[in-house]
Amino acid sequence: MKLYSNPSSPFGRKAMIAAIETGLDGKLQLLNVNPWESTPELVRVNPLSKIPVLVTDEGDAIFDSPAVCDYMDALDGHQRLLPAEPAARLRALRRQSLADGMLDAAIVILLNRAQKPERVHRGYVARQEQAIERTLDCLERDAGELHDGFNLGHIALVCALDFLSVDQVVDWRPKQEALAAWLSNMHKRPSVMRTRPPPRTA
Ligand SMILES: N[C@@H](CCC(=O)N[C@@H](CS)C(=O)NCC(=O)O)C(=O)O
Repeated sequence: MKLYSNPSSPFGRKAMIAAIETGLDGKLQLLNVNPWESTPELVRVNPLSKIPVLVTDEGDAIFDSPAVCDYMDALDGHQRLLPAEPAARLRALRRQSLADGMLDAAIVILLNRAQKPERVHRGYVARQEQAIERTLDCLERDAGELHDGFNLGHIALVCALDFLSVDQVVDWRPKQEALAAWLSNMHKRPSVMRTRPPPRTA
C-alpha cells in the first residue's frame, strides 16, 4: 500500500498514527508530497489534490483522512480505531469531527496570515477563530471523559491540538488546562511520539 502524505500535514498524521496503531505501518510505502503543487502524481490518485491518500495494493485510492483511517481499521479487523458499540462510536466520530473542523478552520487562518493585509478576509478569519475557541471550550468542559482509551477520536484530537500549537494558530494551553494535561499524557504514546510534526520554519 502507498500513503501519499507529508510529515507536516495534520490530516496525514492521523493516517500515520492509525497505521502504527493497527500495525499496518510496515506495509506502507510513504510518498512525501506537497498537495499545493498539485503534481500529476497526486491528482491522478486524488483529483482534489489533498493529502492523505491511501492507494491499496489493488490500486484503489482512498481519501480523505476519516475514510483512510476507517479502511485501515477494517483491514486490521480489531476495531481498535472505530468502536463497534454505538455510544462509543458516536463519541469517537464526534471528537473526530470537532478535531477535523478545527483543522479546517486553522488552515483558513494560516492561509490568510500568509496574504498581504489588503487581501485578508478579516470577517471570515474571525469566524474561524471563534469556531476554534468555542470547540476548545467544549473539549475542555468534557476533558475528564477523554480518558476512555485511544481511538480515532483521540487520534484526531492529538493531531489538531498539536497543529494549533506547532503552527501557532492559537495559544490555547493556558486556558484549556485539563485538555493540555490530557495531550501531554498522549505525547508519551509511541505512535504519537513517532509522528511529531517537524518545527515550523517559516
Ligand atoms: N478533509 C480532508 C482534509 C485534507 C486536507 O485539507 N489536507 C491538506 C494538507 S494538511 C491539503 O491537502 N491541502 C491542500 C488543498 O486544500 O488544496 C481530510 O480529512 O483528509
